[in-house]
Amino acid sequence: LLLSNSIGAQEGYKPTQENLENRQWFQDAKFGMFVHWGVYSVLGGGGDAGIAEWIMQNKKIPIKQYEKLPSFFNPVDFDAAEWVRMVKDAGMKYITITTKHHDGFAMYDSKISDYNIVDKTPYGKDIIRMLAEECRKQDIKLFFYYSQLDWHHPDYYPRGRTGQGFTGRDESGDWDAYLDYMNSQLTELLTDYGPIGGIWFDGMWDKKDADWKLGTTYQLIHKLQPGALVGSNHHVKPYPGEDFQMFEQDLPGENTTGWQGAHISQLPLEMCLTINGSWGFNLMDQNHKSPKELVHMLVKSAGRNANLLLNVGPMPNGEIQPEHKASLKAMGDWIAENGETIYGTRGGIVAAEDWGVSTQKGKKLYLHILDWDKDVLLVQPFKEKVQSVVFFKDKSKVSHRLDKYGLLLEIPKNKKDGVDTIIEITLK
Ligand code: FHN
Repeated sequence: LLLSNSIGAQEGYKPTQENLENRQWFQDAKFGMFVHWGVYSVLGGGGDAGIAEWIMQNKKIPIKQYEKLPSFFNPVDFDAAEWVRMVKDAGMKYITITTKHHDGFAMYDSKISDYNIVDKTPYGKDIIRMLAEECRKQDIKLFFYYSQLDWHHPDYYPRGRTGQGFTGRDESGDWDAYLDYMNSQLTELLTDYGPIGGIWFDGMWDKKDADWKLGTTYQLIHKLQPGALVGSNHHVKPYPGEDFQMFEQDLPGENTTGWQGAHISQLPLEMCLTINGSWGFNLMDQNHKSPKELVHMLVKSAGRNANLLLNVGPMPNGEIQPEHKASLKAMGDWIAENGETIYGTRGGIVAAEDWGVSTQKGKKLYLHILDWDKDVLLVQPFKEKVQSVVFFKDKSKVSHRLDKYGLLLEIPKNKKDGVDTIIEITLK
């Protein structure tokens, strides 16, 4: 309650035409790559499969010690062109990258703080700029993740739920000065890197009772780049001024993590997901989801009207770990064949069930049968009339019957696909 009272957000916000068009683009795009990259990657989780970008907090590393990390960060093998090519080959349409995570370290050439990649690392180059340029060349949109929570800045005070006791900071600070700092960094990001897809906020949940003056920040962003989409991973219902809603490690409405209510807004939706269990690079975490599981998450997201933002945590040398490259390649292979049933679609008229989901584009309705081993499937009734029912893969006819009990489909064994049996229905 406190959160919504003190925030205000951007009351009366009216998105521009450009913003609305970008929302459409976003919903059509369906698939993006999330990148969690920072100096913490050097530690690779410190031998603990459950730790990555949170290592400063979880291992209680004081600021003075953590500040030594950037001098070990030298990603000489970073190749923006290769990253973007990999993204395209995976069938992804955009990238969302951490410009500053909770550790407060800027991965771009910030002028208002020298705690950044150019001033503090031997690498000395602005990876965000290189990526932005490459994305523009290869027609991929770039979004900036920005952590509002900051374990490093002295004015991030009073401390939130995290960052207490170990950082070595003075127990004082000027909250408004912190907000100014944050808005200045956002201004840099929104003026020095060309048109960007949007800002992906995270970390407000750390201080639920603070006055974040969101209205000021959102207004600033919408003024600098009216087309840029604003979203915030605050795990509650969107505030005025936000252009999309995200769900972390969770399909919209499922709330399996208990972090977010089941509330689903009318805004474009996005679900973010790790390939293993870690956002940042972790040496020990071998718990990689299989390509089939990943494809299922993409399809299930699409069926629930949401994008999938699939995460990689690049290694300290600048490369994406081989297991994750392989996963992206496998997704790309699948989407090359089946992308028509995903891109540009919205959740279909048949609601998600245990067997799978539906996606739809105009008169084309696609049933994605993900988990069903019987030879007949009864799909819940819908009122639209059906013109034809075929297997998407080879366009052969599907024996079916449509009556008041629903649409009964025959799916012979030899037509089953081990990943996703797609039925293409043309509606009248
Ligand atoms: O604490 C972060 C975490 O490190 C990561 O960035 C994820 C991505 O959605 N969000 C936060 C937790 O909600």
